[in-house]
Amino acid sequence: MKTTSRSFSRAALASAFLATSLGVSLVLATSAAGAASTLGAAAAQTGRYFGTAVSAGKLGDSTYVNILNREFNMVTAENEMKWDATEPNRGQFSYGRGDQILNQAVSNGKRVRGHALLWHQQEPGWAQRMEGSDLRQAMMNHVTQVATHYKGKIYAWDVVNEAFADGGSGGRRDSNLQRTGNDWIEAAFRAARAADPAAKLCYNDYNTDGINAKSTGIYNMIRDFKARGVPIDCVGIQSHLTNSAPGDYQANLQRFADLGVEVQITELDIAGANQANAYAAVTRACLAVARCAGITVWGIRDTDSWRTGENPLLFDGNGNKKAAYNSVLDALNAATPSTTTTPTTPTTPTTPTTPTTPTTPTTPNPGGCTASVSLNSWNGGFVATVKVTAGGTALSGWRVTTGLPGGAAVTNAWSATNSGTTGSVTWSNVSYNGNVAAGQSTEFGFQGTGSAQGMSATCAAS
Ligand code: G2I
Repeated sequence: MKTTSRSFSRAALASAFLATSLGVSLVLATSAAGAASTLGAAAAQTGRYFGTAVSAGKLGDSTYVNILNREFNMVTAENEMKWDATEPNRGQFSYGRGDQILNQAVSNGKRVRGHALLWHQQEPGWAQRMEGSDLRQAMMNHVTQVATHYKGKIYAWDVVNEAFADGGSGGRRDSNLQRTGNDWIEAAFRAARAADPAAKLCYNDYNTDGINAKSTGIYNMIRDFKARGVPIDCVGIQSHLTNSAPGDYQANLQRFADLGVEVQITELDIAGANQANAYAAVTRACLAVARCAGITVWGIRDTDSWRTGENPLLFDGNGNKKAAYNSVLDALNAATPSTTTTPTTPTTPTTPTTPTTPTTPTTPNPGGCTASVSLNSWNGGFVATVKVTAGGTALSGWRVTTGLPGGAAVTNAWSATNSGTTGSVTWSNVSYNGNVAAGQSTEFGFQGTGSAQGMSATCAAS
């Protein structure tokens, strides 16, 4: 697979060179899916991400950072974007450690999940002492301020975390947040959407791994939100497990997906002797659910875990890969190129297309930019990575127009904002990747359904 993909990259490069010299770039490279050697790359072949929780205090630890950069393409701040960290005093915001994690991730090509805007734990002391309408106002201000600070940079926010009670009630947990009125969750989602329309908005919780009273309570809330137009895009199933996932784990993911929300496994860690098998089962369950967008493990090495002494992660304390790591990687690789649905008839593997050269060059624009596309396709879907390269002058903003073939539609994008999802789609830089020095490049990407073979891409400075 490596060889195949490299040879396609070379072909793509040659084509890019030709296209660049004509002032417009239109390059297609399709990787034939095969065994990838890292979690992130293997997940990406299925159109998914593989992430980890990151702690800012460990970003100076080279073993930690090496694994982070090698294996993961999604990052969640383990504590640094929580309320106590970001607003230690009322109205005084502190983003230093959250920004550190975000910048490390983005500069290494990773996306970021925001965690968490409102949670009854890790409230700053001043908020813990509040109630009622004063607290409600502080909560909404917090959501607005933090989501605005990170606007355009977050793939998905855990807008509300752990608001449902454990046990059989299926109802809300008591907290000062809940006591401000039952509508606090939808108010938070509306405030988050207004502040950052590009971020997916998730409800995140634990002990929701199987079909039980708690997960059903959440399911009913999301169904109600969808029916009433409350903005919600995803559900986070934390998945702090021991020995195994419940037998109905996949069925539970599927029922949430069937509500029309993305499903994300947000804090996976598994203790116990059956760890490797259980990790593989969770991975396969996500792969079997088309709307399961990705998996995040809650830390890198066992010694990084909040579950001290339980060794629930994929790397040991020395940073060595454990059996559980291999079982996850194998499960991801076994799934490619097409696993989101179980085909009833054998499918023909996707054949890589020959990179095409531009047929209708547009006017050369030496001060502008070029865009080249590399496509990873499977039956019924694709991930496109678009490289934007500045010409002879630095860019302070760019716009790429992609021409999608009929039947193809964008479902999800990162590091750019789009207008439209089918046909001619225009992509604009986000705040952190508009400036590109002369001759340098930046990347954005998107996922879609249908086939993108033959897609064109043109770039203009803006
Ligand atoms: O509790 C496990 C997770 C459950 N779901 C939500 C997650 O946000 C939560 O993460 C954990 C972190 O992994 C811990 O690192 O949340 C804990 C707080 O409830 C975090 O622990 C805290 C300690 O309680 C603090 O004493 C410490 O100052 O971590 C802080 C930073 O190291």
